[in-house]
Amino acid sequence: MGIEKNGVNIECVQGDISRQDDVDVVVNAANSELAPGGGVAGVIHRAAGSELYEECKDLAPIDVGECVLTNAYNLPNTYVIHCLGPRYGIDKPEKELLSSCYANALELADGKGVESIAFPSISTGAFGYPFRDAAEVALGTVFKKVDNLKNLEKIRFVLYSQNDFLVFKDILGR
Ligand code: AR6
Repeated sequence: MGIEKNGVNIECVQGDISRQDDVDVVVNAANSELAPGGGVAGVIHRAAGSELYEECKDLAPIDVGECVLTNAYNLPNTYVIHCLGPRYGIDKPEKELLSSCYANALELADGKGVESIAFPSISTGAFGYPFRDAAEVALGTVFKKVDNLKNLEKIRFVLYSQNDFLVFKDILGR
């Protein structure tokens, strides 16, 4: 499922963020220490190998809403962008902080000159952000940012469950 805006393809798929072999950048739903953890951070670090955490150690800690870029090692991508999303009910204002994650990641990737990026749904697992609200923030931010991108041509959301995919599909179809 996808749409085009300003020459940029915005799409959503059901799948695993660590298996997106046709995109330049994958985004990690990181913790502040950029360490391997559960959920997305777990699969990304496992698939990339231990060199990823070695590079991450020098860049940590990061703030909520902040993003940093590393190599992707054994992942089938060129870079990983690690974003720290807000913990729902704790880090406020959560909507602005979640939006910053997407906006900052898009700027960072676009500045590197890459053409494609894949996002998971940041903050909606361990960090407890209600899924539909987070999806509205994610897609709303991407829609605003696409008008200012120079290099990115494809922005993909990778949703783990079918329900989550259907929520993105519904919002994207409006
Ligand atoms: N591919 C795509 N999406 C996934 C995958 C996958 N392989 N696995 C889970 N999801 P989370 P957060 C979905 O918890 O809420 C970690 O322990 C999942 O269903 O990974 O930002 C870190 O170390 C959910 O919708 O990220 C941090 O401490 C979404 O990805 C903390 O969790 C995000 O879930 C970050 O929490």
